[in-house]
Amino acid sequence: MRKVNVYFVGTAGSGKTHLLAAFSEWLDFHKIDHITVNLDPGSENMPYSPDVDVREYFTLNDVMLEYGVGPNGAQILCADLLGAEIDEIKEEIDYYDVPYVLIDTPGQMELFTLRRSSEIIIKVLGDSVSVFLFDPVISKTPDGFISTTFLMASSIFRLKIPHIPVLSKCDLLGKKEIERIESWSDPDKLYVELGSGVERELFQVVRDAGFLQKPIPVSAKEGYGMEDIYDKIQEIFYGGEDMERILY
Ligand SMILES: Nc1nc2c(ncn2[C@@H]2O[C@H](COP(=O)(O)OP(=O)(O)OP(=O)(O)O)[C@@H](O)[C@H]2O)c(=O)[nH]1
Ligand SMILES: [Mg+2]
Repeated sequence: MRKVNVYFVGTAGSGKTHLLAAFSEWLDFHKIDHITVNLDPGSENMPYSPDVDVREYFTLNDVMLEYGVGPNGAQILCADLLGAEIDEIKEEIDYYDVPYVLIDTPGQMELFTLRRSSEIIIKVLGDSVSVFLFDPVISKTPDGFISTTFLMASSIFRLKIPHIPVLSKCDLLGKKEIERIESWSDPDKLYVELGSGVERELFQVVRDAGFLQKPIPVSAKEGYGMEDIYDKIQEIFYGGEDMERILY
């Protein structure tokens, strides 16, 4: 069976783990077969029980103790260890004959997107798509929205897989705030809200490269937006969409 790997990627605390759990529940409810994979060795108090878990290979605490490093050094070592363990993790994943593999990535997105192990993981696991989370607190100002768009662009640049932008934790935003953020996928609407100087110059970069997109509003807490994510994944892998267009 063809497997589609869905990576949940975003800045620390943007809601990756809870969104994965909510999406998994939605798939369960619709009887769509899938498994969950945790690639965050520092994860604690998770809202789902992963079918495959990197913590069975190593944890952040193990690595801190074994190598005598602090939490940041250990995070980097863990990110690199992940690449070394990927063949075994793939064997575990392949044990399940399911169409969707939901993958939780480490807290700080750069540990996944900027380290070479992510390239290895994506190459080994095959068909991949990233659900990229826009943190609502950061993304509700025009400069925060553009900054997050740059982070997504960097993730696209490194991972070279389609990205589905989502605006997470929308239950924390008012209806007007969500509409305002959505309106920024129209460059003219975003432009008029910007300050001068560097803001406008960086705006032109994301606009000209075609990175401005309307993020899908979702809430893991209230469980909405899941169908839109699923439809987008379907469109990418089964809808004959032009991949270039979805990447950018
Ligand atoms: N209100 C609200 N809170 C949420 C939602 N999703 C997650 N949270 C909260 O946001 C915090 C971070 O959520 P996580 O899912 O752990 O985020 P993460 O990106 O996996 O975090 P790290 O892996 O630690 O970087 C937690 O306190 C969650 O309870 C949501 O949809 N609505
Ligand atoms: Mg997490």
